[in-house]
Amino acid sequence: TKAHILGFPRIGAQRELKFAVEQFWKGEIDESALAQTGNALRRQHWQWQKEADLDFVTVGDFAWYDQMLNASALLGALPARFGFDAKNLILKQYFELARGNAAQPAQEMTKWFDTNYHYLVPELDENTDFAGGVDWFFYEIEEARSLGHAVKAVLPGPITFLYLAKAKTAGFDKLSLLPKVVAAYARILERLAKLGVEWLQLDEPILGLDLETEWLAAFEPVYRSFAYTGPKILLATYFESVAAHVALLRDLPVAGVHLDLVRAPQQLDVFASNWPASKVLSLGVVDGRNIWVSDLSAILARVAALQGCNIWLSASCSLLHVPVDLAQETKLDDELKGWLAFAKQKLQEISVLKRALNGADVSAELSANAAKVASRAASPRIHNPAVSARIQALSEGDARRHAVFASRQAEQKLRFNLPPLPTTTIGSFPQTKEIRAARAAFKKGTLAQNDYVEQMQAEIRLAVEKQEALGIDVLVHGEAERNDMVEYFGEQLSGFAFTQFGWVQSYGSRCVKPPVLFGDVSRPTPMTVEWTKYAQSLTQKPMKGMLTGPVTILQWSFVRDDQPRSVTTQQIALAIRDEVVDLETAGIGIIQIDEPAFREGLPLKKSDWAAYLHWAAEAFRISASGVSNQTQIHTHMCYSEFNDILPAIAAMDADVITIETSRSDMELLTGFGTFKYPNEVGPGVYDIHSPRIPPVEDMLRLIAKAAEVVPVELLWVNPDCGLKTRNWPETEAALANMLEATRQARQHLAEHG
Ligand code: THG
Ligand code: ZN
Repeated sequence: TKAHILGFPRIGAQRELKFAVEQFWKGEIDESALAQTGNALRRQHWQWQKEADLDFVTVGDFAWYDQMLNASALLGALPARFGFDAKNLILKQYFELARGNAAQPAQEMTKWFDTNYHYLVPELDENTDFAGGVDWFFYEIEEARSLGHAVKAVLPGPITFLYLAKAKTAGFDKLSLLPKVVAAYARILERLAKLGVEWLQLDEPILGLDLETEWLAAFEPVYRSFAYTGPKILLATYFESVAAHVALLRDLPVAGVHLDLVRAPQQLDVFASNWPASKVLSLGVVDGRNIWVSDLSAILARVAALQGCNIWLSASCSLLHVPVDLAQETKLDDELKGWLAFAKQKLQEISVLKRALNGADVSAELSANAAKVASRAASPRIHNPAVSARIQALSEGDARRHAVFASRQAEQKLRFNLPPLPTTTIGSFPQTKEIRAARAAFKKGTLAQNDYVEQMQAEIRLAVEKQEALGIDVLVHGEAERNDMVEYFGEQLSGFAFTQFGWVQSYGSRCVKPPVLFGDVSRPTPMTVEWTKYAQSLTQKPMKGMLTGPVTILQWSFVRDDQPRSVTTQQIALAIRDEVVDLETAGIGIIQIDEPAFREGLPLKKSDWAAYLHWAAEAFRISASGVSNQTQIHTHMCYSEFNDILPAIAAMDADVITIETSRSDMELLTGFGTFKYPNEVGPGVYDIHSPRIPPVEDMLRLIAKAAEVVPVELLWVNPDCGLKTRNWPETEAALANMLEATRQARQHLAEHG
């Protein structure tokens, strides 16, 4: 039995890669200094794999920005609009593909399956030639070999690469590019063979989706064509069961297949009874998406049935999705820390499993592991009887507003008396250097509580004054006091713990530090009420309370794996509900419960959608339904394909939903129109990701376009998303134009109806 991993996080235990890349962007370090950081990180990560006695180091998981962009650069499949030569691509150009330049917007970015990682979408057309590109991949292989490592190389698989790419010409069938893609991979395989690479892992996670037959049919011929060319191929699947394809995978001319047995444990039996002894079955038994210590004895018991097969042991997927090293955490209490394993600790787990299966005496390791697992299972910190009692007592009515939307709307109209096309913003205002510094100093203890509160109140005052001057109808306090929209709430809820260095790459140099949701969730004291009350005291206009919704808090945390996600979400929903009710009691009439991650929680297989959408929408309603009819509940969702989940969005029954639509030129809104979405909608009229100040005419055009599909009585006017990444001059100029566009639209309405 051998052991390996599908990939290691590249960002660095101290986010070395992030800081080096950002310094390079600012011109503070040159290419060779950046290269040195990359080298050092790869060496370190390979060294750890070797020390854990893995049989290979995995090479190809490193990327300056993103592994899909690396693949585009390796294959020679760069968007022609940049005019770059893939074979001679320099680092500066590589980053321009990812971030845009003066002449060209960046390649599009999207979520990697149901993770919080974002990849750069390959941009293809009929002329993409796949004639080969940069040699970085091969250099890294040589580098690893020169360090004496046994190498298993890794690349996105050809079919997954093409499937996740976007055809830039309308009506162009990207599958017609498959022969060129395959030829490019064949050349890479030949080169790997020359380098003496024994194993190549090709990631084909799309096998876990509901794959269209023409894509499924591509696997046999493509992999047959590779069978003669080069290294042995390990075809890696993850994030879902591929049991439906067991016959295909068994007969495919590849040397091995990897399965995710954490997300889809049930597929083990199917494969165990169908697998030829000649073929490697790589078992992803250690969770690559979460941070809990594995139950090693349970894993060993499960894989015992496969003794005699040619099995490898691994994590379920690349470790990209977990933080690097738990050993750095000095502030977690020992008990809790004992329950956790980050990437480096997971290497050890895989190593112990391998030694056990190879007959070594690992009884000491196994009993230490069993003690940790038992400690977590039995800990009184995990269970709060009051929380379970509340969940037990939940009734239908708790997830329903007192009246239907139409009557709430009538009551809210009377209460707020807003003009047609009411204006608002999504919640956050610019997070200036001063704000960040104050938060950091307060956290460190160098800024006293009073001074901190005063400074934050001054920021709130500033935000209110600016919004009043602009003439916005529904104000926000600006969220100066908040770091991340999940971290901020997690820090104040029971059942959550926080790491110091638990960073996970989200995209490029950007990272998130997901809270650890380890126990029953409750809200000891109000979290936002004081700040919101203060903000409301400064204005006669409605001040919108701002909360993060239960599904998003779940989705962006490391959550417990000892109860269904739906139950954990209900607990969060009840905690948020308490906050909503307290805001209402404090006189806040409009409350927004953001759910930007609602869509990304959707299961990969359509057959699981209905169940998820049911509990997700219900959890939102639990959080929102403790208030009276006159209280207006908003929600917000960022850029996503809303159209296939519109019934569930309607089932959330928010009085108002604001969504990101400007980047799609309101195309995303048309679904709301055809579906006859019943409640109010605020389609974003300008993209907040760009420093560009949107002209009045552009926004007026988008408002008019929105009014064509959604009844104007239901329409709001707002930017696409929060403004925390922008500066104040941009923000004020853009909002002034938005208000002017609204004024003109209202005038048009008054004159023409
Ligand atoms: N919070 C969380 N997850 C998210 C988002 C979020 N996932 C999706 C989307 N938003 C990802 N976008 C970003 C945008 C910015 C940053 C991270 C993810 C970011 N991070 C800082 C960095 O890397 O420098 C770190 C922030 C900090 O210091 O706290 O800027 O909003 N959970
Ligand atoms: Zn948004």
